[in-house]
Amino acid sequence: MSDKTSYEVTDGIAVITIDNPPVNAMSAAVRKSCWDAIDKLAADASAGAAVLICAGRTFIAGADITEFDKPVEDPWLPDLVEKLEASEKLIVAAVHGTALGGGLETAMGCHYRCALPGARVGLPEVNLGLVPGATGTQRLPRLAGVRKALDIMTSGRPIGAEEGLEAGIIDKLIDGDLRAGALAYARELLDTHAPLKRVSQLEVAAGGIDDEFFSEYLQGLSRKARGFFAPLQIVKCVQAALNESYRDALKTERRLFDECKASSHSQAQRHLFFAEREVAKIPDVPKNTPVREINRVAVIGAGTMGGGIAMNFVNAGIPVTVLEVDQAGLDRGLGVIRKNYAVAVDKGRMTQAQLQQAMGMIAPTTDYADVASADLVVEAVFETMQIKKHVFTKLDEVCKQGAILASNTSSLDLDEIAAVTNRPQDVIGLHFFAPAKVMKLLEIVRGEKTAGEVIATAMATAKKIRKVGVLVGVCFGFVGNRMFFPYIREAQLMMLEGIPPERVDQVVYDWGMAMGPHAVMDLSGLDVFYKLNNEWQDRPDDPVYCRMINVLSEMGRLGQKTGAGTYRYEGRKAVPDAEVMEIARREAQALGVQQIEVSDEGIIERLLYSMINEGARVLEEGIAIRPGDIDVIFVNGYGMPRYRGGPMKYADMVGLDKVYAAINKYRDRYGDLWWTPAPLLKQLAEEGRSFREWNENRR
Ligand code: 3H9
Repeated sequence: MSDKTSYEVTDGIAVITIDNPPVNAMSAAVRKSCWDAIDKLAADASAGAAVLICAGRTFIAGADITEFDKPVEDPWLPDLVEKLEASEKLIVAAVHGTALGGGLETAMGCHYRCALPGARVGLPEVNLGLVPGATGTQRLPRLAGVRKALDIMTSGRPIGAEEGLEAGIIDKLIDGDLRAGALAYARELLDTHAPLKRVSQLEVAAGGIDDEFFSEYLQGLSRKARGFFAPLQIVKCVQAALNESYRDALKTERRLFDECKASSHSQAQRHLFFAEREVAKIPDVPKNTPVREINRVAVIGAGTMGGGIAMNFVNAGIPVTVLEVDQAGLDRGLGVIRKNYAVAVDKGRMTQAQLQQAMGMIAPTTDYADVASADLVVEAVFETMQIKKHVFTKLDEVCKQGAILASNTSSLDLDEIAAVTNRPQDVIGLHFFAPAKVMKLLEIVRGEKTAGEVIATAMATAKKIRKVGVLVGVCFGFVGNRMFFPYIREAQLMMLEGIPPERVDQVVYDWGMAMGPHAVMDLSGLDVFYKLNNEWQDRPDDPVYCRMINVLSEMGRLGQKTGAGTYRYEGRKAVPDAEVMEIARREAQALGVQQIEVSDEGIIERLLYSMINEGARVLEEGIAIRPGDIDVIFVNGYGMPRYRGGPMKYADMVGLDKVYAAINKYRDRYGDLWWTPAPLLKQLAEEGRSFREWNENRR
């Protein structure tokens, strides 16, 4: 045994304790030491049974994900689970914290499972693009039934111990001290000669489960998990549990696990698992940086964005003062917030009393003096520099010392905004994404003078309001929008080239994006893009650039909100509009844009590679800290599917040499203006390296 697992005997019962901080992941060293402990138990005449328990904050949180790219070291987790089950001495798993993935599989290898009431259990492998691969797909249906097992495995969502007890996954809840309770439980099982319950020997209850059930289940998944590979493989494993012997079904599980592990989906999703954790690490803002307390927030502007932002804080239990220039605007804004909460009540997600409580936490005002005591002020007014400067001048006058002054600008120069105050160190960008109450992303914009303490507080606040905070630097559009503009630009040019928007949107949707670029523009409002383009001061002079946005906006076709934009709307249904393509044809003629044929692959290349090229510049300039940060931005704020891993991971998986070659091809066709390869991309492609390798080697 090693220091990863300890073994001691108390009153005839062995306590096997796994201790592998922070989350007791089942690394090779843990597996080996656990294996030895089981051997020791078998040979130990002083122990008649064992409790398997973990030190630290949680039971085993799964296999060690960092080992998945390396060759497997013996003993393999499935073999360890089988060894636990085969023990002739009774073994009880004692669960606290979370028993996830390989952790729950280990627990299901034990003969009985007890847990603290606050514990959670689950098989979240699907979130890593995997099927559970250590006998979990065969054990869970035997304990919890087919339907429940499928729901747990395809959603990846852990369930509470009480629900686990009801489902038959947990045998007993322990109040108080887990170790003492588990020892008493093991003693009771021994004394009552309880049988060694070997889960693999249980029957899978097949009542009510037939082919029709599975085809309906798959249909449901095709909506809920569109495009994902692993959920479908999980269903196959469960079908094997019903139709094959346990041994044969294990072979199926192993084959599908290996297939999933090697897939691009799993590579992408595992990358995101670590990227989403790494994003919180800011090299020059150490973990112990003090954070300021945020007990009261003020939001300036009660428009759609301001209202959504206010709701985020209220939902996290932080009272908010909402300021508007006039009473009418304030009433309108609060009316929208109330309506949003009312929808939640209608859907049964909150009670009427909770609605009242939430509204009670919002203090409306038209007087700047009322925001003086706020710890954090978020400005969410029009995206115009002049107005922003006016607001920040006012805030600088009234806000208390130490208050954080944040702008929700999506593109403007934060340093220019901060410069109108006498406290640029307290100014930061908090760029929420629409709809602010739904989208997980929060771009946190660091100005030239923003203090480390203010950054640390913003990161902590993002977590508190359940957003994924990503720190970015100042440039036009920051990371997300700056990289999204080339994508929009290419979609716009394709219209002039005679490629119908509905085709582009369909190809992009099939690639996995939540919506195509044209549908996104119509939803946000073409006027939003029109204004943004005009705010972009050093935009290269190109009459073709986003031409259709300008033409349609000037015609009053602003998108869904005016019933017509790039599409025509029948209710909320987008209908292709021949008139728009006619306008595009005329514009193309006037501008000398050639009509072209393009493959689906060509559409994806132009949209994605233009974005990736900009991403390489963003990295070179240090606007994003790591390639993974960019990926986190795109999957949490722009509807990019997790199984693509984000633009930079996608580029790595395609191969930077291929991306670079394609960019050169488009440069030859369209010229230097937009398609000059970023120097970093060129360098990495020529060296045969990836963004990931570049990131790792500069540490
Ligand atoms: C599996 O089990 C496959 C098997 O079916 C078959 C095998 C053959 N491995 O999230 P946190 C790190 S697949 C390695 O910030 P929290 C994490 O990166 C696995 N490392 O804490 C972080 O590192 P750092 C199925 C892991 O309290 C640190 O631990 N299991 C693993 O917010 C703290 O993590 C899962 O998918 C791991 N398995 O949340 C569960 N897990 O400090 C994955 C965590 O350097 N884990 N780390 O940034 C979780 O969901 C959360 O970590 C958990 C704790 C809820 C446990």
